[in-house]
Amino acid sequence: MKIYFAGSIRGGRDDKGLYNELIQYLTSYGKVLTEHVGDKNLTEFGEDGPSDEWIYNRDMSWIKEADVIIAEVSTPSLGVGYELGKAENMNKHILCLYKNQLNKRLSAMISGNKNLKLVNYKTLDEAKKHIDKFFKLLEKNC
Ligand code: 6IA
Repeated sequence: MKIYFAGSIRGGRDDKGLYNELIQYLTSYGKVLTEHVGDKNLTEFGEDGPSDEWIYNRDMSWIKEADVIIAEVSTPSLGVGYELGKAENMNKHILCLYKNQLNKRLSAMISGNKNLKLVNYKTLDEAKKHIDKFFKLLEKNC
């Protein structure tokens, strides 16, 4: 199982610790192609790749290669939104995890899209349970 984990980089790194925990958990289900998203040393300037074009091309080929896309969408990110749109067009299985927050609402382009499986959670444990359910359902349907 190849997993593409998407999370904000230049959109803001407030949730980097959470991404890291989720990625660690996802490794029990398969290979996470994008472990760097949870790198605690990676800042929102995220500029240490060879070039933006190189990053774009590599990420697009990883999305094609991935069996599933798991996106943490609590921190708004242009890149994550773009990746989700592309993955949807490729008919990938997609799970979006959204942490309930006061005074903030998720983009309607995500919450209103029936092709994306969107779940709300409050704690890391809850997020893990949603991940378990998602993979169980996937197993059943494949
Ligand atoms: O607009 P954002 O930067 O928040 O978009 C974040 C999303 O785009 C993530 O889900 C990543 O898959 C992808 N992305 C954005 N920047 C990078 C990046 N920068 N490397 C890989 N994927 C990226 C350089 C990081 C460095 C460790 C080489």
